[in-house]
Amino acid sequence: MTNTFAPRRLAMSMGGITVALAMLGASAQAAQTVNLGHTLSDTSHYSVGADAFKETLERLSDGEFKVVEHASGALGGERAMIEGLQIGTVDVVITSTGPLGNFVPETYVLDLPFLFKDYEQARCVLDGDIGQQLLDKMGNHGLVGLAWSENGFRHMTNSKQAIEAPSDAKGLKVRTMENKVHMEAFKQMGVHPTPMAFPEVFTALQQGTVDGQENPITVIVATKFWEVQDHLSLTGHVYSPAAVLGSPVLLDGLNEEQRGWFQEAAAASVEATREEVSRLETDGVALLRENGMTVKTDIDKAPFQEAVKPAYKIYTDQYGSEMLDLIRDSDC
Ligand code: EAX
Repeated sequence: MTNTFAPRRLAMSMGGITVALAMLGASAQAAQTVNLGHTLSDTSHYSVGADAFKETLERLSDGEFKVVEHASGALGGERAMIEGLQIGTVDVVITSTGPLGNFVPETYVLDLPFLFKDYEQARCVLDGDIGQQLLDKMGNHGLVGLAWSENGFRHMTNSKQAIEAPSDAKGLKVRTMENKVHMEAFKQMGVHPTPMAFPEVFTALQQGTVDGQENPITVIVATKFWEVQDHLSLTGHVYSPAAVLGSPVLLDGLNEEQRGWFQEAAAASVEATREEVSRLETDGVALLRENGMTVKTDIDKAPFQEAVKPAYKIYTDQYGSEMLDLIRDSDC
């Protein structure tokens, strides 16, 4: 009896295995890998945002998309990653606007120093019509603008001396982003701007190739810049947005529902990132002091604002004042 039934049981269980394998094969084929890159460490506000993106996209798509996060510039600096989006070697990037104006000149307006007075105003402008217009422009330059996220207000650090007025910064060699609006503003301040991709900055500071750099508290914390910089001045000279960008090579091939999942994932990423930026605005300075940085918090911004003023004229001479006026006249 046993012998009679054994082959049948074996056949049945093998059938089950075949079905299971076939299902596994189908879902393995359907799961599409989404490579997401950014330049900051895996403890940074960008990683908090990347985690939220991954969790949301994988949940909404029920596993149809699988997000692989590449932090710490593993896929290159921000300029290289944006180029990667255009040709489809990277799928999603969280980037500052540092090199973005080289691709989408309309975004340069956001890089003007002292444009936004606080987080509330910046977030309001970027979440409204103006922000959407700028995201839409990315479509003309081989990119998909998914959402405006956040890096934070930028402050100056250096290894030479405490900066309280623009005259203290005069003659310093400061790494800037590869952004001509930022570079012009620093030139006006008497600083020698040295543009450089972010993954090279820590070593450049360590080796003394440059004296200083400027970044939000978020980035200074995530990169442990206290190891190579003694002085921080809360100059807040420019708000630094981040953009969540997608590759048209991937996104143009998706249906409306799938595209919607990417939008929702980007929105979740922004929310999580902004929360982390706000948290570090409150807790970050104490942490930097604990790690040995001297922090000047009570900076009079007026002389800095005055020093960088000519950068506005240089900008409007080249790009007009339409976007700038829109931002200035907005209800935010
Ligand atoms: O986007 O290059 C920079 O200084 C940026 O703030 C950094 O890569 C995060």
